[in-house]
Amino acid sequence: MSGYALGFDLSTQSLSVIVMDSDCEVVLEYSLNFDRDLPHYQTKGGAHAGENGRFTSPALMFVEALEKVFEHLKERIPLDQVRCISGSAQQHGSMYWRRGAVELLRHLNPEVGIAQQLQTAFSRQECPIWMDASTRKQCNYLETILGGPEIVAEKTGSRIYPRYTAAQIRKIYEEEPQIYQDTEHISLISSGMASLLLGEYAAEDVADAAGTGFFELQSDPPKWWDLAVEHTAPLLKDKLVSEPVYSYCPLGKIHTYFAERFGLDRKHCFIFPWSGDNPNSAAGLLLQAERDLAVSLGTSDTAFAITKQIKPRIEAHVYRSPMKPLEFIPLVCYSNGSLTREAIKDMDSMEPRTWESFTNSLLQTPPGNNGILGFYYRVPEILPSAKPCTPTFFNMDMKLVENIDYNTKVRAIVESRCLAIKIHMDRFQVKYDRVWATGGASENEEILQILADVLQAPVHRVLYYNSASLGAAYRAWHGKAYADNPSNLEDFHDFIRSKQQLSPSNISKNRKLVWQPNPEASRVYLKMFPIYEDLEKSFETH
Ligand code: ADP
Ligand code: XUL
Repeated sequence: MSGYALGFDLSTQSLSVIVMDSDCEVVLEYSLNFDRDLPHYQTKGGAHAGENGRFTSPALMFVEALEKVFEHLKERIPLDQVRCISGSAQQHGSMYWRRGAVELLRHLNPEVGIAQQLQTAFSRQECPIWMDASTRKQCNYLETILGGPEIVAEKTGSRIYPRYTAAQIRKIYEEEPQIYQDTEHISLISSGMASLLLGEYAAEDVADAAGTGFFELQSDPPKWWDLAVEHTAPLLKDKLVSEPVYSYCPLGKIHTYFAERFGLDRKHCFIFPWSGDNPNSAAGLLLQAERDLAVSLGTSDTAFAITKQIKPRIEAHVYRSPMKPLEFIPLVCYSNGSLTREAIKDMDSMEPRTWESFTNSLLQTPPGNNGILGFYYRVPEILPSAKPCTPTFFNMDMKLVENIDYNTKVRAIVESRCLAIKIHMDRFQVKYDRVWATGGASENEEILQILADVLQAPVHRVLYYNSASLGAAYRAWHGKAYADNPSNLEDFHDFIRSKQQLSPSNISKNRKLVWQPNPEASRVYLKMFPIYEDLEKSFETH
């Protein structure tokens, strides 16, 4: 094989892309930031905050971002050499296509910008996104009618959380019935982006389908859970693709719009299903079952692993792996990730502070923070399910403490998140002996040391912290090999390792540095786990 793969990542704050050659080496990276580069959508951190925990992003902003990225790439790489494209998107979010939109999509005119032509394509201009916490009522309704949270978790891998697509669709059906009626198709943000590239409504891949609340987690071949689809909203089945597909299945070739406007090769460029950012990160990090734990410190913080067998739990999530048909991803997710750390960094200051000053605070405080723990939920938190609160600090006697200094506050927020990850992941009884740190905040070495000490395992920092787009490009090449020879589905890890000519002793090309746990610090944290756990319970709202 020769040519290039494109791996996209549409995250909360940006659309990034990597260009990967046929040896699976990255040759170019580019990132477009929504707030900075598309200011006319007036987003903050890529989103619009509404009332009662509503968070949305404009569908047209995603469309325009895709076009802008192609404009950038066109000047830098021979796009006619691109052989396969896949992508990642923030999970759970949904796009609402108006009646007749598929015709608009099919007949795009390459002489005119895509966002201009799709202005009327969406029945709802704003896509509910993963940060949304406004659907508690719909979650309760769906869980009750489907037999209770345990049954829903058993069947789908998770109870229905407010950000889950099922609850979002139900809310729109209940509160905006006309919009629901005017909608001919609902995609996840991932499959919506693939649809743009394809010129047809694209199927969901198994991994992202598992974040809807109406997918049968263990189904093979993949299928929606019809009972949940029926209860989510009337006639929903007609508004979805028939069933999700495995992540390596070719969806078709690139839309003539992109071929003619940007010079892609219509005959030779395959589109593969887009997936969720966390499942794609698992692929980008080449996570191995019962061996690796990934910690992604992006807009959301997540921790996840790969397992062959799984027992879902009601306080966390299980998705499907996009790498191997019947492997699973147990995952915990925190909505107060990087933007909350940023707010702590800039606290009580007229000007934003640098990350160096944040890091200095970590350096000037000891492991264990002299017994001070911190909780700060700037936006509604997922785990624990908690309402927003101002920064709140406690000592080891579980007493509220006030008037503590800036450095102590910084360490308290970082340590508390690391403690949470350890406690919550241990509940899954997932085995791991190494940790992979990824996402924007993995730039911060002091955070990685704390993570190593709390998790009591070496933490590896990766070369490309955008592992979601890396995983999308790996998946595109893996899918392309399958499309070329459908009688032979190669093992995902073996395929990438052979492309990169990795020797058995080299665990990854994408490893930069390792932080080893310090046993003395780990001992300090052991004492803090039960206290953190009890304090966390006091923030839980249901
Ligand atoms: P997304 O989840 O939207 O893809 P990224 O993984 O790109 O987000 O992470 C972006 C975030 O990384 C920024 O919002 C910023 O808060 C955080 N970040 C960047 N550098 C540092 C640093 N040195 N220390 C801590 N956080 C950082
Ligand atoms: C995972 C989740 C978030 C988003 C962020 O369940 O909601 O990590 O995928 O992009």
